[in-house]
Amino acid sequence: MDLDAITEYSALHAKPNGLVLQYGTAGFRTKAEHLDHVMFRMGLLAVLRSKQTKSTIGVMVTASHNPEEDNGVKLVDPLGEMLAPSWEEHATCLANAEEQDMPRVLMDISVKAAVNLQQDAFVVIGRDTSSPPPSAGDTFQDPQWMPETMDSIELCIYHVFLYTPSSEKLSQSVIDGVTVLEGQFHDYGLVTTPQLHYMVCCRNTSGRYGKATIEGYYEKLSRAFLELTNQAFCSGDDYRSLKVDCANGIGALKLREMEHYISQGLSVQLFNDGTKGKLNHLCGADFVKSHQKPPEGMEMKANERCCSFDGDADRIVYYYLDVDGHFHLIDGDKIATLISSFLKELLLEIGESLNIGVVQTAYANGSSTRYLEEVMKVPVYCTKTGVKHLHHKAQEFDIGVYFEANGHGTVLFSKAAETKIKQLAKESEDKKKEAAKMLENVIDLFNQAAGDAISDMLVIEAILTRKGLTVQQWDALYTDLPNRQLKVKVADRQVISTTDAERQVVTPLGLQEAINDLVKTYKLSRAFVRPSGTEDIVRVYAEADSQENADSLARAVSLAVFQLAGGVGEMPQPGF
Ligand code: NG1
Ligand code: ZN
Repeated sequence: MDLDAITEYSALHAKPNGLVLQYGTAGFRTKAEHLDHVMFRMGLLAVLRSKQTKSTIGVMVTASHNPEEDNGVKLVDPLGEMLAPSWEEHATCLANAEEQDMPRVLMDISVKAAVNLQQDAFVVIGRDTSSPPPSAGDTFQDPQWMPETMDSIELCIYHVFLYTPSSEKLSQSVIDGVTVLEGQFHDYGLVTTPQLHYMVCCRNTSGRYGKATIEGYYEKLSRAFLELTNQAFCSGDDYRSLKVDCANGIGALKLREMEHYISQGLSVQLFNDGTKGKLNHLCGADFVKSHQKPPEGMEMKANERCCSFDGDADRIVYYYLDVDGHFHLIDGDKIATLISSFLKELLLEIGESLNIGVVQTAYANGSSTRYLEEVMKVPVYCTKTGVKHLHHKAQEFDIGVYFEANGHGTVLFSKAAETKIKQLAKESEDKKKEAAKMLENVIDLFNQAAGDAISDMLVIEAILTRKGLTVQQWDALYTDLPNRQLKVKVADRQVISTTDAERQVVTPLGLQEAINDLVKTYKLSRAFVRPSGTEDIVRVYAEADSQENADSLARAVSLAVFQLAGGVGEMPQPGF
């Protein structure tokens, strides 16, 4: 390790004094202007991780569903999964080391993790979007790459060719970190987070998972999708078109690129495609789920099937307006239900005793859990929030279906299940063979490396087409219990600790008792609180027999949090 070179380069990506960040639920996230040193250091760390695992490691520069002034970075482990927890700690230490200590901390990590520094390293890099897109008439400081002011035509050109300068700069800082440690790299440029996870997985399985190119991704998914839908009996126009809100994020660019690969089976109409409007602002899956209303900028007619991606295209929710203009949300829980019922039917047809499990978090609507367990007889498990926990649990089953209520999820197939299914698709006959072949395509269509809005969308569309289900029929599987999520600001959210997959509070003392007492006063009720891993707030969730009661319970619990956990600012009002 050339410590002099590291020190010299690091000075070009100097850490602002005193800035402390945490590798949270999904990497580092903060204002883009505070991230340069983090990017450089994550380039360094990715090289160490690559040497240690003797595998390709991914670095994704992404703001996820956060506002566009934010950006972030996360590392992708060898099989396309999230970074191992022990390395999250290394990441936090390295990002927070003051400038003069950084080379020593880097050395310490390589000793602690027993990294062989002589080993080769390979890192793949991707980015989606972030810095505020300019408006017509904006002025720019850097005439090398941008005219001083832009008219609307130049603005269009900017959007198409340059997209986001800040994320490009940030990924250059990652590259600086990789090269100073003499790692090799490939820069995929603009890709969705799940696409980068896919690339990492392909590269570390010698192409068995797929070709590690963007075309490879489109070809693999579209082939599986078209085979699934081609076999469908009902293929009326109703099933052929879908409106997609892309949250003004990378999903629009990528879905446009993919459109012609899938056009025989599905025509997509894109909204909030980034040509105007801000990333994740009044649109996208997070907005639709938390406000339980349609995104701005989408024209919806009664009973039309619509969906929203989030800004980095790893979440998806569906929805429609009924003839009375009422909005109906179909969230991650209902997506998991549709998928698991389809998979269960296919398993029955192939006659194999492969086990299937559904993994949820405490945010899953109580009705969904009841439906899965009592009607579908599928075992359901609850983990802490954050896909890495769900992913981990889902790996315990032959077929593990996991979704967060917010629409982030996928399905994992064990190696044994995959081998069995492949064998049946070759050897068995008639209906059994057909079902096995369908399962083979389902395996290919899911991005098993990470939740992926594009892949999930195609799975859902294929299932609806095959089963001849309308969006209303899907929605009618069960009725969601009315629910409400609120945020409470406290001085230090870490004073709240939880247990039982975040469903019970341990500290501060007395808070759980207060919640229990409040919950008792409503019917079909449930409530829990937990500190957010991505925002400086405490999240409150409540459900009850009516929206009014869910709202009022959520308010009452917020008030208890405010009083017992050091609330700051305005006190939440009891009731609505
Ligand atoms: P936090 O801020 O820890 O609640 C949010 C989502 C998670 C997950 C992460 C990462 C909710 C309630 N929480 O985490 O499910 O998606 O962001 O993006 O939706
Ligand atoms: Zn996301």
